[in-house]
Amino acid sequence: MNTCETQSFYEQARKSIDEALLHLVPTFSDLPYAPLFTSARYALLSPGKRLRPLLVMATAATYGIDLETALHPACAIEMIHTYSLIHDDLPCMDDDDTRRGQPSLHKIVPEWQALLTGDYLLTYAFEVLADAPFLSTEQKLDLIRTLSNRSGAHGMIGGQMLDLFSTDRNMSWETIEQMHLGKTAALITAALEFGCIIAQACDTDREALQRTGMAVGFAFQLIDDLLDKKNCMEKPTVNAVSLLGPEKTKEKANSLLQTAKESVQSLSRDARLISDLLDQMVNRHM
Ligand code: GRG
Repeated sequence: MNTCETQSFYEQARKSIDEALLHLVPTFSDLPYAPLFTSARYALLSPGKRLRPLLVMATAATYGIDLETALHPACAIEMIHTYSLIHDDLPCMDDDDTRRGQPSLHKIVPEWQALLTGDYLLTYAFEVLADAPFLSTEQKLDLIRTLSNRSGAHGMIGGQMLDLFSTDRNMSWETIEQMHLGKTAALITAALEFGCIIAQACDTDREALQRTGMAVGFAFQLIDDLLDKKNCMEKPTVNAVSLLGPEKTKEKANSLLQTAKESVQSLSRDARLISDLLDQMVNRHM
């Protein structure tokens, strides 16, 4: 696959994801609780990078699976990601007024409505997986188990716990690593595993992609820390940048990217589609 084909794959995939999200979350304008769906569409369709659903589709495509088959599981991951952003922005968590270049959801609707919108997307994601077309019961069960595990207590939620604790106490490098692996890398890993489940890839490839996800997810979060002026300057905490300094943080992110790409190169397929996306994730602002 050449650069032009890769670009065209990602354009087409992004378009399909946005269309499918609108289709999966209709306006239900005749329902008395229709504002729930207006809120969900506002948050879901705001201009995000769609990295996680693109990882699902790129991984599935690496094994010759068409976009259509991977589409609903890809949307389910984006729903979980969006719920986490809505909740993270709330005043009781990170208290952010803007998200994706526009007002955070709780700035345009009451806080309770933003909270419920996150809850809706979280629960609905699992319904989308249970109903995903073209997949066997075993595949759907594996998707559900993988997503609940990676986004749960020992993944994203545990990482977020560590992050919120960090406002009260200093952190060691080991804790920072654990926090980033949970908060950010776990869901990114789930996206790569989703591609494997959909394509029925062998266990060796799935394990290689788990290593890829953890490494690139950690690198992605280190870059985010470098760019996050608010966290660095306002939060009275030790973080990756304050422990290592900006140069060493960049070096660490690059070395993690190399680890991630080496795992991808060990796959039984030509994985240029995945590799290109990993580069974009880490080199976005370096
Ligand atoms: C509330 C359970 C719970 C978890 C929140 C995702 C998260 C955990 C917090 C958001 C804050 C943050 C900096 C998380 C790290 C992951 C990250 C860099 C999220 C942003 O991901 P992008 O850049 O976002 O892919 P877009 O908007 O492009 O989708």
